[in-house]
Amino acid sequence: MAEFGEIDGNVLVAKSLAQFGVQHMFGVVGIPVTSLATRAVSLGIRFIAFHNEQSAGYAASAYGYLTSRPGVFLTVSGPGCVHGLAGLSNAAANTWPTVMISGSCNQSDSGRGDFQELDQIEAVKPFTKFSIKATHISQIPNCVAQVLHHAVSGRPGGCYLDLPSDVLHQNVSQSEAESLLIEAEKNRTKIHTENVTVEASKIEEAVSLLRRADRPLIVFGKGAAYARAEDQLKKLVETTGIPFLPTPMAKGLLPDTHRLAASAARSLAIGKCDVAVVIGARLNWLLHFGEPPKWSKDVKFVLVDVSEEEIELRKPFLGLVGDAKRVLEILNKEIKDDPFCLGSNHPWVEAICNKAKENTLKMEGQLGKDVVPFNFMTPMRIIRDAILELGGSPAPVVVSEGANTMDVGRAVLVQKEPRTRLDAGTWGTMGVGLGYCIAASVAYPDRLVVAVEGDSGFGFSAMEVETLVRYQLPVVVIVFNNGGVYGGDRRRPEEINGPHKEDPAPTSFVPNAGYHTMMEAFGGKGYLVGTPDELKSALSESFSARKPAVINVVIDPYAGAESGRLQHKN
Ligand SMILES: Cc1ncc(C[n+]2csc(CCOP(=O)(O)OP(=O)(O)O)c2C)c(N)n1
Ligand SMILES: *[C@@H]1O[C@H](CO)[C@@H](O)[C@H](O)[C@H]1NC(C)=O
Ligand SMILES: *[C@@H]1O[C@H](CO)[C@@H](O)[C@H](O)[C@H]1NC(C)=O
Ligand SMILES: *[C@@H]1O[C@H](CO)[C@@H](O)[C@H](O)[C@H]1NC(C)=O
Ligand SMILES: *[C@@H]1O[C@H](CO)[C@@H](O)[C@H](O)[C@H]1NC(C)=O
Ligand SMILES: [Mg+2]
Repeated sequence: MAEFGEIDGNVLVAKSLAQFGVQHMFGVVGIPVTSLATRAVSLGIRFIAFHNEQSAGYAASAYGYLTSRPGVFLTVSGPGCVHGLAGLSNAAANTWPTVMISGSCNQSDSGRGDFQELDQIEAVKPFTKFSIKATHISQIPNCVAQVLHHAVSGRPGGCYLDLPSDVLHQNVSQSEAESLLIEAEKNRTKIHTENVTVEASKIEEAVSLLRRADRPLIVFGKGAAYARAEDQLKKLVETTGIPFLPTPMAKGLLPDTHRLAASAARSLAIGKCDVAVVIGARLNWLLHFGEPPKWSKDVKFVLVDVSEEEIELRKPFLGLVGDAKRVLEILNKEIKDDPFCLGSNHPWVEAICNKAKENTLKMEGQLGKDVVPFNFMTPMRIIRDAILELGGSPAPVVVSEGANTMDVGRAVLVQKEPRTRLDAGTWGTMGVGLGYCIAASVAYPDRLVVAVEGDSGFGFSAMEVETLVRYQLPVVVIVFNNGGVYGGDRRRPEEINGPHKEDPAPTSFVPNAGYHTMMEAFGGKGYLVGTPDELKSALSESFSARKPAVINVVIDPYAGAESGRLQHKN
């Protein structure tokens, strides 16, 4: 506590965060940041306290994605910061605006083995686009302004602010604090005036490529979702009649049920298209690097990306650097001057639509049967229908992780609204589930959150079910319990005869684990289900209650495939 008329570093950090628009903060408190969290709360920032910094970091990154504002999380020094690296690195992989703020040891004691000492600026380096340490209290407002700015500028990503404990305990007068805040605000206004202009000739060339293409395709990713480009995308797709393909988290930007959705004919669409406009998506492993054999070797890529480096890396036929929404606006304007549209009887559109219909019918055939003990398809169809029956807007946010569970869910669950799917993402990260659920319900308080999780995926962050109960968040977590990573113990008897034959397989967990009772332990609602009727009733009850629930769905341990759809990589 400072003298009358003085404030300490903790208060000044809290004031800076509040002044620069931070409304929510995730984290785990302890020395030296506990007071920072309580001060932030008194200034109106909602603090969501977690059990583990990994989950807090994942939450902050998803919050950044869902709101297009920096997601902020707070950790203690040393081990707290190290756990937080999970959040920062996942934010970097997904290019989501995220700020980790960590306390660090007293600067005078650094190098002498101080409590929880670590060179945190060095530790965060590989995972951040910007990091800064406040070495004196007077630097705090500007450091906060800078770190928040860098998280969202250019290509968004993870940033870091280091706050030594001695700085948090220094004092300044109220009046000096006010002038520091004003100066930092001026600095912030200065750095916010960047703008993007796309050369007119490139826009003309992009439109001309699309116009002359025989088999054009529009691909978009979560960068387009982050840029809130849905209206412009809809206009582009509907004025030109070109089929589209979203990456997994971009599902819902245009409804999965749209006539021109090519998701169910993905192999044909990417294998045969001759011009692909790729918007806010990277040509990384998820899009097979844009290379044969998945893509045709002659395909011409038009890449729209906010990052010039990304375009330099991929060397597309044509690159348009800029915010997805802005670039699409310009493209649409150019098309409007001389419109063109592939009719529904255009051979390419017809081929895609027919293939999609055929594949959808095939899948519906598998989904239609009630298989008990449950395979993946039967419960997923029941979940899909329960979500669709909720009807209307706002649609729930679907969170998903796991291998088989996530892959089947991606194909079966229907997304109709933008930014309503969060999954293991670019890095295929297990453990994001509960953090993402919490972020989604904090960012979108009017939406129900439904998590569809493999039992292994769930286990990485399962303790945060207590956090759901503590904040009474409307989150229903559905665990596909097949007794392990990809499935249960599926070894043949001869494989079990060897060293350590008493041990379970590396992929297996305790069969029939009572995950629902974890939720009950904290006063939330738990359900154990094994039949379609039991599942339907648990879903209907928990969806209408809008209270924390875990539905433990018993799945046949033999139903899944190793590594889900990534089998070839194992
Ligand atoms: C952080 C992290 N650790 C490990 C993995 C490897 N991995 C991929 S999927 C998976 C879990 C799959 O099991 P489950 O979630 O139960 O899904 P299922 O296939 O059984 O439905 C694991 C551990 C990973 N992707 N990320
Ligand atoms: C800040 O003020 C408090 C209360 O007056 C005092 O105890 C503390 O030592 C001061 N800190 C520094 C670094 O001067
Ligand atoms: C920081 O360390 C120095 C040297 O050990 C000590 O004098 C000072 O009181 C410490 N400050 C805080 C806030 O712990
Ligand atoms: C403004 O930002 C620059 C760059 O970080 C910094 O050097 C300068 O001290 C800042 N000004 C104020 C008043 O904080
Ligand atoms: C950015 O550029 C566009 C197009 O030239 C213009 O309409 C817009 O006002 C500019 N924004 C800023 C902040 O300069
Ligand atoms: Mg499993």
